[in-house]
Amino acid sequence: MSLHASWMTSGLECLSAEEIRSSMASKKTRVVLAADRTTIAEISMVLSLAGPNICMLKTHADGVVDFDYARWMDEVVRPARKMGILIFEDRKFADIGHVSKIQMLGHQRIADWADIVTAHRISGPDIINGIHAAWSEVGRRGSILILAQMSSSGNFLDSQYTKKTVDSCKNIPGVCGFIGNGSDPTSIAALREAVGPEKLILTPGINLSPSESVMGQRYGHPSEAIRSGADAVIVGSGIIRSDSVSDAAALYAKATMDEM
Ligand code: 5BU
Repeated sequence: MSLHASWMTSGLECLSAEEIRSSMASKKTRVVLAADRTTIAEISMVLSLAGPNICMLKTHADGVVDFDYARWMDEVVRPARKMGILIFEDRKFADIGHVSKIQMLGHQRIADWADIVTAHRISGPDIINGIHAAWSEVGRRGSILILAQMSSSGNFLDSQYTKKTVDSCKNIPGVCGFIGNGSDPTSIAALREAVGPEKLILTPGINLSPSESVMGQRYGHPSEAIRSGADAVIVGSGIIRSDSVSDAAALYAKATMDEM
């Protein structure tokens, strides 16, 4: 058995899809905020404005130019927890299991604060064990979203890759779900069909104005993504680049809840 595989059998040492769904239900929103800002102060600001209307805060800690662990915990992580918001580090781990563990415990100490992280399935299933071994080492529970599709144009995650990824991961307790392509309702519906009802599907590539896309990003509508089978939508620019972050977050939250 590979690294710290006990969670695989017990299923008790990781955050389950059910727990995450119930956390989202209590916040009455299916919006994950992609806080793609580059300073702690800016991320803290968008969190405080959008907080009431989001269920998760998605970060790219390696893009934060003034990253400082103590400030990160005080100004981002603790306020998010106080608001009942899960922290999701979109690190897209892709290395061998042992190195992914090192990265989880590295400079940014992701294992200390992230409840959810993303990983590619490309390097093999031991990446899942490596990531969970890091959470075990710091005495925390978390879970992993595996990239089954991507929203960016020209990506190599074709339907065969998606199928192999889902088939090999959907019964693993340490995986709470999958990332799907929010820009294409047909792809989301196909992913839901393959995944079944248990695991989560979160979809980036969401904007109320599809024409906002830049640098190969593609966008779909939040309500359509939820209708097609997504549990939650990931929204960055649509909220953080709007004139009123709080109004935009409320608008997106409404778009994800009205369709239920
Ligand atoms: P946007 O500003 O709403 O386009 O931001 C989208 C976010 O979702 C951004 O943080 C990306 O890293 C993330 N993302 C994505 O856009 N597409 C993908 O396929 C995956 C993640 Br996986």
